Amino acid sequence: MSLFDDLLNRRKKEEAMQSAKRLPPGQSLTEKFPVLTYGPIPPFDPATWDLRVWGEVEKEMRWTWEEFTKLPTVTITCDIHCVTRWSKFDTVWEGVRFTDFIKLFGVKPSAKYVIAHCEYGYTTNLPIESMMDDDVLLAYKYAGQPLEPEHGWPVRTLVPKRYFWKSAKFLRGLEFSAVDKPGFWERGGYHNDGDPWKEERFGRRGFF
Ligand SMILES: Nc1nc2c(c(=O)[nH]1)N[C@H]1C(S)=C(S)[C@@H](COP(=O)(O)O)O[C@H]1N2
Ligand SMILES: [Mo]
Repeated sequence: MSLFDDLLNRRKKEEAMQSAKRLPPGQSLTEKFPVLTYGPIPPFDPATWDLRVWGEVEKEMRWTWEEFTKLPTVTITCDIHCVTRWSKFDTVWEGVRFTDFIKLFGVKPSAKYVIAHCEYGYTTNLPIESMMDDDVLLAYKYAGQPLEPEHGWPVRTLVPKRYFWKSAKFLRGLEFSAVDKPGFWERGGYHNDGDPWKEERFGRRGFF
């Protein structure tokens, strides 16, 4: 196929997604999978990796890679929307569903926010309600394969109903907090909630 055919095809698909009301305002369709990472890609050693949960929970917990990958998983298909204006449709992810995961340790009523903590200090925050949808995962497979290093290996959060910077790559911990703690991009001026359908791209002015 020529470049022109490719472009025509992409435009057709984009129009189809637009009429199906699946293309949020100001977005365009991509068939690639762009990589957006601030800083380096961390190494992953299954022997030393762990995932921790702390804060407003009944029981603080820690999983090794072996333990984490024994938890039941689900597979979902969803669309993802990056604030840099690309949307990718029908992506397939497998991982532990957030609402199943929290049953393992119990969340206190005082937990109002979830802060994802990643390698090298990247964080991102969300109100706990926006994590309670069925499509929110701690994902470790994409299209049937282990997550590629650049896409957040070994585990990332997946929150399809928010701009993609809220889907934390290289995840190492989840903090349950009574108070909000704006994350890396949120402090940098991105919107605190980041709903693509409301086009919540930028929030208050940041320090970057
Ligand atoms: N730990 C970490 N998570 C991150 C980022 C990052 O730099 N570090 N970038 C975010 C941004 S801005 C986007 S758009 C998506 C990109 O995911 P992708 O590289 O798999 O497309 O990851 C998000 N999660
Ligand atoms: Mo992004």
